[in-house]
Amino acid sequence: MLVRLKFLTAGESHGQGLLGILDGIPSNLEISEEYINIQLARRQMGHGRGGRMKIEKDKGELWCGVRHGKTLGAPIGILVKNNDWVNWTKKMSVSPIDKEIRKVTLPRPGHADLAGIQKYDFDDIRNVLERSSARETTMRVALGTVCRKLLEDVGIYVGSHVTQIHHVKNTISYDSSISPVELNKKADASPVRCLDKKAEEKMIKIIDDAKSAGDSVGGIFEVIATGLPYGLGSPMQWDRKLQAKITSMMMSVNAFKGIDIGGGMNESEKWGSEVHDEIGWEKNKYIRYSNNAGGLEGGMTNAQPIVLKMAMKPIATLIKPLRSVDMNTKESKDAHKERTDSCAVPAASVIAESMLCYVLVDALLEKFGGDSMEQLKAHLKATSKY
Ligand code: EPS
Repeated sequence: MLVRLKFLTAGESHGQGLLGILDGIPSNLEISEEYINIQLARRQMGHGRGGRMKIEKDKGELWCGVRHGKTLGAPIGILVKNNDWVNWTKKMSVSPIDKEIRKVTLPRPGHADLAGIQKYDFDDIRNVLERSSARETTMRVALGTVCRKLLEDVGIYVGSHVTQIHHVKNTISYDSSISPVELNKKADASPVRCLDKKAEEKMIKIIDDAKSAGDSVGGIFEVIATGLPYGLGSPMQWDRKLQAKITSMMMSVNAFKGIDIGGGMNESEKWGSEVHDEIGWEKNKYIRYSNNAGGLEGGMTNAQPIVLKMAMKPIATLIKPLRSVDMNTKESKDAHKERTDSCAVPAASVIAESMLCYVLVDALLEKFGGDSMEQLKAHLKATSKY
């Protein structure tokens, strides 16, 4: 789906660490570990996170592709070490070990466990769960932050906030005069990344209730991007349409189950005249009287903010486990228990911001091109329309 960028993540949840490579970023983009670490810290936040986040303090180490604080146009390599590795050196050893390790044989409903062991011919679910753990999203955020920095340098900003946890809904909708930077400042000040203080209290309570019941809760969050020119993406071919790229990138996150673009699902019960955003002309430019399209028309950005709503399912690892079957004996037993989060919706909103950053940089480079930041900015100045 991405045409100008390539990225890969590697690393097990309890291995030595996470590795990532991002290729296709132009030269002379200023980037630092400090900037990356701000986003990594945001991904670790949120009420309802489990014990692992107390162990880790994720730090992105820029290993290559950057010199004296600026990108070289070369592949960018990032390493994030796992602090927890010291407790797993035997269980996750790369080399064979002489000790017998207890295998995980009770697949968790909702996780990759059962399909994964069938697919790869494993007799230990750990071989599947280590990679399908949400820990992998650390590296997505680390590399995605390089993309975020590029976007910010050309006036494009991405932010998010949580609108629902379980049945508790935010009653204050996002005021589009607030920039995504302001939005993130406000949301990050809330333990659930919610703008509505009353809803926040109830959200915290429902997460605590889930935790004490050994259960988990999911939720919904909104992701917003501003400062976009006309025409990122294309109406000309199915795989060049921006909403196809955005949804495929978002749906690559394990726990994401649904996406609404603009009015989304709600539009199906409305009249066309209620849904489509009327066009006006003011101060020498086209304006819109609403943004139900969520910034995307005909597979392209229409210079309005991109507005997405994402649904996250409750985390599959449960302290009070669901029924499962022991892979060895085929006896009915409770599913495997592993340290877990009771809610990771606030963290998920930060991960979704990063996924959007990759798509927007890719589309920007596809349309405007440039081997250096200077060239990209000159191309934007010469031909972009807002
Ligand atoms: C996570 C790391 C994991 C979990 C969580 C998210 O670490 P550990 O398994 O050592 O506790 O806390 O992942 C899951 C609950 C899951 O089912 O994948 C992280 O870094 O975000």
